[in-house]
Amino acid sequence: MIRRWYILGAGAIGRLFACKLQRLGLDPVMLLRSGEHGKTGITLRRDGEEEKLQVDTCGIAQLAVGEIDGLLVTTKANDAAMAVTACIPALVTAAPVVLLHNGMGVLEQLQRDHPALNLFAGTTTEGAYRDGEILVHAGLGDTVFGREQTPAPPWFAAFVEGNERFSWSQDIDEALWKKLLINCAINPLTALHRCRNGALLDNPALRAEVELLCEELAAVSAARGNARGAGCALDWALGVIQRTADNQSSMLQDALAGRDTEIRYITGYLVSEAQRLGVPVPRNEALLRQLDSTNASN
Ligand code: KPL
Repeated sequence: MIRRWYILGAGAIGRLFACKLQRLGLDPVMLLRSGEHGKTGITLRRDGEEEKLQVDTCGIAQLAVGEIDGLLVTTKANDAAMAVTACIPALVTAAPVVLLHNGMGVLEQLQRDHPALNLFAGTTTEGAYRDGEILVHAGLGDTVFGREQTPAPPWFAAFVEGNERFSWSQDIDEALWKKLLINCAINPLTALHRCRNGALLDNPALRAEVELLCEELAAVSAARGNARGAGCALDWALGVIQRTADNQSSMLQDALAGRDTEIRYITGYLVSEAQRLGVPVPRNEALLRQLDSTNASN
């Protein structure tokens, strides 16, 4: 049994999960870059209805040794490894650390650098954004948590009790890979062309780009032994573009705000897998070069 879940990453998804865990009675604490123990009010808007919640907060530097026995990480992929590392002194031995971000590669990095961490991964299709002080829950989605070949641990039971659309997967890599392919097909093009997701269907030149990218994504999936990705990459991408036509992708939002994008953990991960498996992916490589060159951390 986890006493309290600590949430690392106070963006829209972090706040949304704080609300979900609060509703489940799991008494979450949102970790902030600085500050003392306190509370923050979250106004959650869904379908025109507003709900106000109070969630406990704590600055990372204020954490006591052994204070955290469950950590949910909702930062951007770029920040996740450093943010988790800063929390390590506060983690009890074997505390679950659950990574919930776009892209792949952070879990491997943390596993390599801190083999004692009890890491899990997750992926969500929830849609949320902040409109001033209001957290807008724009699209109801599903969230899958898991670890390869591992049945759901006891702490997960508390997540599924409240019908919050959580499920467990013993093949989480399959779910993460599927989301990665979708993000590879949509995010870089929308960031580069400064367009909403729907333009990738409406504009014939962009749609042709999506198709070419998906051919490469399918080839890497096949070489990786992922038959579903090999057969469905294009269908998955087109389906998500259609359902999220009015969305600005997360990468477009980052690019417009002048923030580093997650390109290294999305297309960058795909390209490194392609290189490992000897599959040529020139279109994805070109997008990686173009978008990575605008990241400030270069
Ligand atoms: O996950 C997304 C993102 O923007 O990062 C998609 C599914 C592409 C929706 O915009």
